[in-house]
Amino acid sequence: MQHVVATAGHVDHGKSTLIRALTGMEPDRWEEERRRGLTIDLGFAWTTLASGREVAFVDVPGHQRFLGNTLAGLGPAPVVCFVVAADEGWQAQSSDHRDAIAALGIRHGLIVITRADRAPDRADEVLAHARAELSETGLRDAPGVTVSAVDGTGLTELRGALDCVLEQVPEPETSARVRLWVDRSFTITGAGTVVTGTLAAGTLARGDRLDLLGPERMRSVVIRGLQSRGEPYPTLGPVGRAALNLRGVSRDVIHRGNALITPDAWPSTRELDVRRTTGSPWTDAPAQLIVHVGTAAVPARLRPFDDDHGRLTLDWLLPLVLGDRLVLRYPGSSQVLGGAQVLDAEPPVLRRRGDSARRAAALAGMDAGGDVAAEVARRGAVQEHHLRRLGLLTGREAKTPAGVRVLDGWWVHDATYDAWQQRLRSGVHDLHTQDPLADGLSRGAARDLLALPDESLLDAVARDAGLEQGGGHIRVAGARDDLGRAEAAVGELEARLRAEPFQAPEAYELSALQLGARELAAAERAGRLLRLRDGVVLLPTAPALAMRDLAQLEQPFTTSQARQALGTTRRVAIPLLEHLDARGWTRRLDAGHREVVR
Ligand SMILES: Nc1nc2c(ncn2[C@@H]2O[C@H](COP(=O)(O)OP(=O)(O)OP(=O)(O)O)[C@@H](O)[C@H]2O)c(=O)[nH]1
Ligand SMILES: [Mg+2]
Repeated sequence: MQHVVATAGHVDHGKSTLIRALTGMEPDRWEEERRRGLTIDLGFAWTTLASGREVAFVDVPGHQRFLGNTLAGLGPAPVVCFVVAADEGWQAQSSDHRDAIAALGIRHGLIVITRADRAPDRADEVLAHARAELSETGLRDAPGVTVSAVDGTGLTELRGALDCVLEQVPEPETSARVRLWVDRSFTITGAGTVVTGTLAAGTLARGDRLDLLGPERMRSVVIRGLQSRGEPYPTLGPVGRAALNLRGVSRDVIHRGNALITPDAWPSTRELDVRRTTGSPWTDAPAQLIVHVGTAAVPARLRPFDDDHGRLTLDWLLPLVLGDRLVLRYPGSSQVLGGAQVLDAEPPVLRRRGDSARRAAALAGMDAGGDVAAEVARRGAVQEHHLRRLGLLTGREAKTPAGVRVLDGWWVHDATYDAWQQRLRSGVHDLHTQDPLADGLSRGAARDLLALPDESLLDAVARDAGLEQGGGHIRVAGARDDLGRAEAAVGELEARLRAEPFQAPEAYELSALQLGARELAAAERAGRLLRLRDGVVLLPTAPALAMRDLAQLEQPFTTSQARQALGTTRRVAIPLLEHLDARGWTRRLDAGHREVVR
């Protein structure tokens, strides 16, 4: 595991000089930056601490014009080195960066008072001031160190303090889904497209396929090669800086703010319900703002529901989940408006009057960790996989919450399940009352009736509703045995056929008995009659009886011999023999001969 530490602090306060002193590397990559003595874009450098801990730095610009770049550096960083110059003290961008850190919920870091050689007497006072300013952020208890990069004072203490801070950082999850926010993309001759980013969780391996999500459509890419700190690796675990050589994407379509994500493991969302975490109440918030998350900066519309809750509509899709921290910024300004946390990455559509007030109340009652039972209740049924994607399930839950049942990968709320059962029961019963001879409700019709999200749920619902299933239909239990008005006629026909098993009734006889196709089909389903080709109706026992007689014949036998043995006509004998062939009980040898299969 490496550590990744971002710098923060007002322009010219000595961030890059400090990184240079700590690593011996040049964080200002551009000639223009070095000429102007000003960081414009993110810089990268690394070192190994006395403990052996490896630490990579992301050096951010302090100038307010480059706040977007600063936020891209701070966004994915788990740890911050907050710099204030002893001779200048706390300044405007110190406040902006403080607000960004508060919004991002960064909890690990240290405060470094730089340029101490220029104002040795002021260092303590500036540190105390910085502490007070940071008291509402996650850096409230961060250790403070005073240094001078020019004469080297305090640098050993700083390395020691950094080691202590990094020791406290929780272990990242190596098996988590990957979401790597791209902070740089470039081409290397011979290698092609390379992107870099901070791997916060999960593991990358050569050959892995990832989805690239940006303002344009999602595309699939493959990791051709991996590097960290300039060295190649077959796999890279978190936390660490990672450079990925990608196949399947040209440099022009991949930019800072894009995300490389584990396929199918993240939702991509444009609408988010969020809670204000820092900054002023949202009553006067601008409708248009910029949302910063990871390395992305996306224009968005904010629709406040109340002072603390609202809906963000992003200009393009981002892979965001419950609990993600966002920095909100006024467009065209270098000011941070405040922070927000995602409460729902797939919020419900609001249509009716009063919906937004109801939504505000629901959001106010929500936990930032999410309430999976409430989500299942709201949706009725949702796939477990999707709950995991949204961040509502971590996979470490001990059991499913009360009021939720798990069916075939679906989480279904009890109320929804009860409603499905009732609706199915009454649908099937209504149909049976209208038409007792019908074979019940088809599965497709049942799925539509219940608006079931997946037909696989139907079996359980039908069973629990006390209904019977078979042949693609759901019916009232025992309905197949109930022939209703046709019962008497079928009984009469059965009696006749028991006496003369191969004397199939003629069409006029069936119509005299009022046994039409529907009645006969129902009797067949009930196992009372057997229908053969050309309107031949026999008892289901007829084939077995026929076999007894046919087995007595000299083999092979002709159709005519069979007809005589059974004492019937060609009208009955031919469909019956074909039925026996189909069952594999007899075999047809040629146009005129068959034999019994033994
Ligand atoms: N005397 C003295 N000067 C320093 C020290 N650290 C930085 N400086 C000077 O302060 C100026 C700004 O330093 P940088 O390291 O570029 O400051 P920065 O915070 O990276 O500035 P931006 O990236 O533009 O925000 C340079 O002229 C440095 O030489 C220090 O410890 N002592
Ligand atoms: Mg700099």
